[in-house]
Amino acid sequence: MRHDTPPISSNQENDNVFALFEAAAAAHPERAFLVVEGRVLLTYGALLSETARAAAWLRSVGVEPGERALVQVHKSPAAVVLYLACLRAGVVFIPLNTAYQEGELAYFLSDAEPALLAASPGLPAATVAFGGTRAVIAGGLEAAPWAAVEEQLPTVQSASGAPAAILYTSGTTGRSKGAVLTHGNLSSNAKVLGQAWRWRDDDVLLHALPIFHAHGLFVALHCALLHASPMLFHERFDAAAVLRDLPGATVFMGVPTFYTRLLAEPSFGADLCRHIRVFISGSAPLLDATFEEFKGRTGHTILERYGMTEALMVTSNPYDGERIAGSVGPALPGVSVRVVAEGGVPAAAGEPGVLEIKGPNLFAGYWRNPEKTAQDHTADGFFITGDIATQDAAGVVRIVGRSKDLIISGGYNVYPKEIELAIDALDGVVESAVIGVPHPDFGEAVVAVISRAPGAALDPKAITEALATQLASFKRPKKIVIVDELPRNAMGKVQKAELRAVHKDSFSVQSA
Ligand code: MCA
Ligand code: AMP
Repeated sequence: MRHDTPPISSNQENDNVFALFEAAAAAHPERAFLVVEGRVLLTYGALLSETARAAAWLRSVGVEPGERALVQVHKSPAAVVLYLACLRAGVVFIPLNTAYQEGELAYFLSDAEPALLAASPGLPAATVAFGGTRAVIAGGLEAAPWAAVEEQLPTVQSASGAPAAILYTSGTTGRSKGAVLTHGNLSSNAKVLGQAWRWRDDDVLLHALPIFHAHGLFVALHCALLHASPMLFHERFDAAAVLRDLPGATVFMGVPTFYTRLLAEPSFGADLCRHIRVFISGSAPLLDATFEEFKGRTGHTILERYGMTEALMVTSNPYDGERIAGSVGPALPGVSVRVVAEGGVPAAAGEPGVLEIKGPNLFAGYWRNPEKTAQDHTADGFFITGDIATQDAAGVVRIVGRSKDLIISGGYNVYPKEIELAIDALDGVVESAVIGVPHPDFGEAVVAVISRAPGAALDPKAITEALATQLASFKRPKKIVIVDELPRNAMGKVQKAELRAVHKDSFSVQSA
């Protein structure tokens, strides 16, 4: 028989981030947690018992605290439960983008050395070679591997500095590295955001973000869990479905592409947003034009914030004060930010420089990579973000560029070097330069400029096909240009700025 009363961790001092969620859920067991198309799939009470049983299952298949679970699963109620069960069991959760191909996965497997690989049927993780325990997460809770488990595992005791999750990101350069986020990082950021965004007891979150990145997994999910708020749960962003659920929500979070896609819907307007308290945007720059058009159509001023995988949320426009288009607001309480100009000196107000950050939100380092961890921190413990910013006298930050070679497309990061290496390995290619150019839907789109070997006949379509088996779809170039030679400066360095200028109109609104 199943125990309906879940075991609550007895120690109030537990720094496991789940202990915070557990306290909120235990205070409101009758409240809806996951709501799909008007149906309550889990209450907060059921969430406690479901995650306790899933945690017991993790232990029963031999996954011990501190070991890692590598997870490539579609967004579903079972995926959310699996994440929370890992927290409860002290297992380090490592989510992967569902778009990753087998070759990309092989690297994560060897680097993370997981004890468990969780996969949705049909995704590369379901078939990639793996010697450990593999679990199939089909989506519905009835089919979850813990569906028949009766034992419930109480939340394990975790120190604030214990790893809770590892999120792969290419950081400022190069190959993907695992950013190790601790229970303390997750707790402090969730609490700060709840206060900064004035989370209310009657809030309802519309959740349409993927849950393999910090935005959907931590920022959105944790705000709801910390306050035992219902979540209108969408398995992916679909503008029509969002419009249907919007009148029942009070908070919406998205990347800028979500907002431009909502604005493209003729029926989207103030009436559908009548109960919304706040729209929050992040992960990529929100264009002033989107900010203004949104205000005109809905009467709502989008609240833009800034963050990154390694530091969770760093700055936020104010909930009560003026939200300024093109700015990401001042540092969140407890977080320090500074702008450093060339030569390592503090930038004057309004002067651009590299943004550096420090605080309880800052990750513990890159997984098994102390050299890169040291390289990306200053001697006094600030993390060097690779974002170029200005800060005014009032502390308001604007992100004005990037010193890292990074493209952000629809909120997903694409590292040009990774794409260039894949292209350069193809027959007939001398070298390639991958750049980001403006795109009306994705904000930036990936363009590859490729120089061919003398006499080689390169076909963009064949190149796209060759890349399809190696790279996730969002990383593949949306346009390929074949040239005889790439532009270089006197030092022989490829001039990406020149290429960006030449190709900046590749995706005008008309041609998109
Ligand atoms: C899908 N495609 C993309 C993208 N998404 N191409 C470029 N960039 C993308 N972001 C590809 C598809 O594979 C497909 O390719 C084609 O574009 C059309 O797909 P479509 O159906 O339009 O895409 P979709 O399924 O609607 O997805 C678009 C999306 C999605 C809803 C904007 O990308 C998304 O949910 N983005 C959110 C990302 C996010 O959560 N980032 C947070 C990172 P083909 O036709 O070739 O198959 S966390 C972070 O950045 C920090 C911490 C922070 O500050 O938040
Ligand atoms: P990720 O590595 O996926 O966590 O992406 C983090 C990067 O996204 C940051 O370093 C910024 O370059 C970018 N980013 C996040 N939020 C914003 C924002 N509001 N405005 C501009 N860039 C942003």
